[in-house]
This record gives sequence, C-alpha cells and structure tokens, in this order.
Amino acid sequence: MAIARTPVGIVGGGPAGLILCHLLRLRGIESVVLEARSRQYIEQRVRAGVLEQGTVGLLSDAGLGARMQREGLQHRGIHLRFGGVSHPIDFAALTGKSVTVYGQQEVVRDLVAAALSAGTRIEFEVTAVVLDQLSSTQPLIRYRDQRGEPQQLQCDFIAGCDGFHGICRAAIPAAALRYYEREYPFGWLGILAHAPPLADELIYTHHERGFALFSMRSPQIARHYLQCPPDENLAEWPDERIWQELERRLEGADSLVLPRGDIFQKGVTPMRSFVTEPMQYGRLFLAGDAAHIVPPTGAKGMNLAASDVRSLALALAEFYDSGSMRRLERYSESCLRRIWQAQRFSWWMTSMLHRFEHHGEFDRRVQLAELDYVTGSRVASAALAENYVGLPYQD
Ligand code: FAS
Ligand code: PHB
Repeated sequence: MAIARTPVGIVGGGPAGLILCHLLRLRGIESVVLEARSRQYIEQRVRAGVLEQGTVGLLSDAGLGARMQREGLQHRGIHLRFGGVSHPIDFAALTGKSVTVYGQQEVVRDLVAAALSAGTRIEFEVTAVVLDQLSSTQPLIRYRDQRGEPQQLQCDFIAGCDGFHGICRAAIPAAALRYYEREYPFGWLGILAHAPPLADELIYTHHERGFALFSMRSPQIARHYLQCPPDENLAEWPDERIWQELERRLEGADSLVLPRGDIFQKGVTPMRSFVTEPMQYGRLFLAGDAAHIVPPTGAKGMNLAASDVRSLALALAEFYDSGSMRRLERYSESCLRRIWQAQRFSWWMTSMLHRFEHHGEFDRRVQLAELDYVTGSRVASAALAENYVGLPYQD
C-alpha cells in the first residue's frame, strides 16, 4: 500500500479543521482533511450560531467573509431577562464591538466550498482512523477511504480537530494528559422553526421553570432553547408543548408575544465543561472540541475552535518559514490561557441563568441579585460584554 505524504494531516472537517486548512493554504502550506461524515451531513448539522468579532475578522481576512457579511446578522448586544423584564447589554456602547449571528453549518459550507475550489484534498466518509508514530518527526495516519480501501498518510504534523467524540485525544497515552471536567444537571432542548425571531437580538431568560434562550438564524428562522433534564426524551415534547413552555418562561409585564411557526428541527444537548491539558503530544496538536467543551450559554465553542487553529496556523507557518518550533512549543500554553477565560465565562453565565434543583431560596435570590447587579452596573455589564464579544487573542 502506497504511503501518501502531506505536511499537515487534519483529522476532522468541522470548523476547527476547515478553518485550519484554509489558513495554512493562505501561507502556502499543504494539508489533507479526513472527515468521517459526508459533505452533505456536515453542511446541514445544526450547532453554533454566534460569532465573536474576532472570528468574523479572522474569516473575513482569510477571504471567507462574503456570504457571512451578506447574510449574517450583526448584533450590538443581547438582553438578559429575569422577573419578566428584559435588560439590554449594549456591547457596542460598552466595548465598541459586536457579534454576528451566522449558523455554524453556513460557516462550514463556505469553508468546504473554498477548500475544494482551491484544490485542498478533503476525504469524506473515512473510517477506522488510527494515529501512529506521534513521537517521531513523521507521524502516520492510517484510515479507510470512502471506498473502504486502506490508506496511509505520512505527515510532519497531525492536527486533532475531530471533536469531543473523536479518536485523536484518545490516541494520547492517558498518563500524558490531565482532564478538568464539570457536568451540569441539565441540558438544552433546541428547536429551529420557520418563524420570525422574538426580537432583533438574543434574549437570555432566567425563569423559575428554567432557562430559555430566544435566538435566530435569519429574519425568517427562529432558534430557541429550553433548559430540560440532560437525558430528556424528545418524544415527550410535541411542538405544542414546546411553544407553551417557551411562552411560560417568557411571561412578563411587557407581554412579549412569541411568534410561532413550523418546527423543522429539534434536539437535546447535554451541558458540560471540559478541558484537556496539554493540547499537544509529540507531533499531534489538539484543537477545538477535541481538547475542550464549554456549555453553550456563553456562545464560545466554535469561537474557541477558531482561536485555537489561528494560533496553530501561526505556529506551523513559523516552523515552515524558519524551522523554529518556538510557537509550536508554546501552542498549548497560549491557547489554554484563553480557553480557561472562556470556561470561566461560560460556567458563570450558566450558573447565573439556569435553575439548579439543589438550590434553596437563598441561592435563587443570589442569582437574581447577580442578574440585577450585572444589568444595573455599567462596570459589571461591561465585563460581561467584553467576554461575550471575545477576549483578545493570545499571541
Ligand atoms: P466539531 O465537533 O464541530 O467537528 C469535528 C469533526 O470531526 C466532525 O465533522 C466529525 O464528524 C469529525 N470526526 C469525528 N471523529 C472523526 C474521526 N474518527 N475521523 C474523522 N473525522 C472525525 N459554539 C459557539 O461558539 N456558539 C454557539 O452558539 C454554540 N451553540 C451550540 C449549540 C449546540 C446545540 C452545540 C452542540 C454546540 C454549540 N456550540 C456553540 C459549540 C460547537 O459549535 C462546537 O464548539 C464546534 O462545533 C467545535 O468545532 P470543532 O472543534 O471543529 O468540532
Ligand atoms: C444559537 O443561536 O444557537 C445560540 C446562541 C447563543 C448561545 C448558544 C446558542 O449562547
């Protein structure tokens, strides 16, 4: 069996892997992307929806911003709603920055189209991916291609961008890694509906019946989430019950009316915080959900994937330009600083806005006092805004 060669082998065609292959190509560094699912599947998989200003800049500077600029919704801020009243957090006034609502599957579609039209090799529907010789200067990826044929790819470096349930993190000896984890006693039931959004910005809602988030994908498509038990059975949530529960958690003096429409997608997402340290083992570099997971309350997941591969592309470019391993050796440390900041923010937003069964009345009042403080203090709302729009990249 012939051994193919490429400088960088990328396992996983999600935002992390696809942004990396694009940034490398812009620096004249070839890569091959191995993706377990079909093109059609990854281009319709519903996930993230909010892009930090830094991520928007990264994609635009990389020549990937045309459709995002055209179809993305730029938001000046969000609203925090509690006690039936919505309170604006004006990012633009507090930080001079904004966020953009543009579905993750749209980002993936743009990236796949750009990669294929530039001739980057993306192998879809690969199976049996196994990593080898990670401690050598020529690590190997063995896999079966779309036709089931065994293949070998020899690389200088491997980027593990295969998400939380991928094989790359598991390929690192357990003794070489430390895990930090927090499971939350709830999940999110998310829907997509052919309905106008509730408002022109996102509304994060604290309610005694549980958290709710009113988001969107476009002026015609709403995206809403309900806090629910982590292993909730979707069969127990017919559309009518979902709409009624969303409306109950929206109740308030301002009698906001939730526009209804056909629900065409629904799913339950468990909530966890997870960090792997270090994010490197030999010539294998982990990025994105393969190394860390945040609860979606802070809208950080895809943005962290983008910032990881931004650092990795800079480090690989330095190696191919000058042979220096300086940035590669510092990759894990520099990414982890920003990742822990995003972990803190996502845990804080989750703790402030969700209903915890073990909470007593004192805890519930403290949550409300925190929401009152954050929305009433310019300093506190500026801190939230600064984290939400995205903290500076660690270079
Ligand atoms: P991904 O999981 O996206 O991609 C990994 C890829 O690797 C997949 O395509 C997978 O098929 C492939 N793969 C897996 N195993 C493989 C193997 N053995 N061989 C080859 N390929 C393999 N983040 C935000 O920033 N904002 C949000 O609003 C937000 N909302 C979210 C809502 C939900 C419901 C969920 C689930 C997540 C949300 N996230 C959000 C987080 C999410 O966007 C992730 O952080 C993001 O997908 C991470 O991107 P990747 O690291 O590329 O991993
Ligand atoms: C979404 O629109 O999917 C979304 C937005 C903000 C979040 C999480 C998800 O915090």
